[in-house]
Amino acid sequence: MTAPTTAARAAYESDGYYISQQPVLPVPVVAGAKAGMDEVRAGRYDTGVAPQPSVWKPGDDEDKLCKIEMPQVASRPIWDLVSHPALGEWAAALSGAAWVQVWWVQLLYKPPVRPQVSTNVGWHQDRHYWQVWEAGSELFTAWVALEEVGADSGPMRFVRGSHRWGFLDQSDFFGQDLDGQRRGLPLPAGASWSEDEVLLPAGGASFHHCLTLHGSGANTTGRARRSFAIHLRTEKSRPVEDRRAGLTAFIDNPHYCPLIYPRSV
Ligand SMILES: O=C(O)CCC(=O)C(=O)O
Repeated sequence: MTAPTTAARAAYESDGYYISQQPVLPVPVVAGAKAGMDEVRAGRYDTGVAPQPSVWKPGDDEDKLCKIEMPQVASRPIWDLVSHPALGEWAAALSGAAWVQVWWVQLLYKPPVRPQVSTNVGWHQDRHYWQVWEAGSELFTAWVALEEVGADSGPMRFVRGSHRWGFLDQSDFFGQDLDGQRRGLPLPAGASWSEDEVLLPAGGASFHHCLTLHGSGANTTGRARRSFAIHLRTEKSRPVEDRRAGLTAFIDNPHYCPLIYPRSV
């Protein structure tokens, strides 16, 4: 596994994302979390605790995009991945933060494309969905691949430098027509659109700023694309009016929201 470098931090700051070419997490941790994902998708929770209410529920259509909220509370091997110190090291190195906490997690399972079923993720800025945080809060995401993500897996696509375009107030995670959506985005004058595909090895991770535009297309590989979106915050973040509700409901609970840098003991 590689260590974060100052060049990685410079790339993160200038592009609004960083894509690790090398695995960030050890093979056994990734393999455990992959099995854990399949358990949680089947509705089996080794901790006895269910995830938070989610759009996709066990028993739902296997061909649909599956997004399950807070799976780390339902599965010990998923917890081990989400709270792994290597993620904390990377997140702290890229952001320069004094501390980093996981505040929300999403299990993402993109099945192979089928006729009549589309599993694209529309262009969006995560900040659009995170109004529970004060303006200017330092929020970003580690997206961890549980298997290799190639160009035909429906990889995420980041728009380079879009974190400097401000809050666009026009996001649609479930939008399917990425080209049409893109045409309607209110980009600032002079903005130039350049996309990067997030191609990763198993155990690889990308990190993106909460204003970075991203989406993803069809998975044509014939096998599922499994990942976790691990949403992170630093000491430069605060819930609106310091409220604990909705997406901030669990931030004081270390059994839901681990501090990953420095490590809690
Ligand atoms: O998995 C995808 O294609 C999109 C994930 C995403 O939007 C995110 O991690 O913020």
